[in-house]
Amino acid sequence: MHRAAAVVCSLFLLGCQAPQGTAGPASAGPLAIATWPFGAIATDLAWQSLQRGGSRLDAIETGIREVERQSCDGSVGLGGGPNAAGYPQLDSCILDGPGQRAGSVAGLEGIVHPISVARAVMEHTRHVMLVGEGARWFALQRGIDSVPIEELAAKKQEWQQRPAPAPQGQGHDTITLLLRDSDGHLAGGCSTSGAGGKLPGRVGDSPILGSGLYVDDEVGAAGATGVGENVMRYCATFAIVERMRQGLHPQQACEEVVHDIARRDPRRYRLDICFVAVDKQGRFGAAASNQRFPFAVTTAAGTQVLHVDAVSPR
Ligand code: SD4
Repeated sequence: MHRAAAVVCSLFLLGCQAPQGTAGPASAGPLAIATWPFGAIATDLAWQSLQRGGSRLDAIETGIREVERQSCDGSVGLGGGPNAAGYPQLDSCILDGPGQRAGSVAGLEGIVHPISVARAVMEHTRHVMLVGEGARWFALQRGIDSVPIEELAAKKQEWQQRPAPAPQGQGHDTITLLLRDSDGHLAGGCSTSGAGGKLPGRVGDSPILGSGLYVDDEVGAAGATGVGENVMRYCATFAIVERMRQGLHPQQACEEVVHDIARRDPRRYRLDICFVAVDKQGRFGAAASNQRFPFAVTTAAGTQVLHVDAVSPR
């Protein structure tokens, strides 16, 4: 039996003590939290961007672009796991709390920075989501870094030479980054190549608002990683935010949603899902269904990679 998700290494370095069973004390200043150890690249850059006077969206975009550029863990961005046809199709979204502004792209091919396309959809169209060829066309119109169409065919051959993708749920395929600024406003973004070996055209949870990412500026923000099908069937990040609205600490909210999904799902806890969350007060938490889940947090005290163990099945 797994020990209850509890955490947390080095919390004292963040300036306080975590109550038993919860992560994430309140942070008065800006706080960034992201999935997986490579999330530290994004939280660090996002935090620095805010310090330089950048907007929340600048911070989110800056942090995620670097993970996309590096294709961290061979997952995010064009270096990410190819689909069953041998090439990456990318999903991304961005949300800003004030005004509930959002942009999203799915099934994007040959574009280096899906997060920038998602932001451009939000800022330069009257739409929220673009997919496939339309999303690529829009990215090219905006001049967002792309692999030229004539190189795409050659690239696809190169991608097809790569080792077979890990089975679903085994890879760390998604950067999901949440941000709380010093005024308590919230934003988030995510970017992924999705599930390794997915069918062409498959869209996961990451670009779906309320599934892979949700932000409510009155309450908090939540993000997901893992098997998207097990997240999106339950609108999991929306559910986490709603639990925070009812007064739960982000840690409890993440854990309760894992338990609730496991209670209702035939897979029980074999879900391969992980969550991070932050509330308006700057408290944060994380939970995972059936694995140790490392995540990154940056505050004024620095950047830490923390972890939670899998929740204890009920
Ligand atoms: C998806 N949730 O497309 C993403 C993949 C992921 O760690 O996060 N893997 O299903």
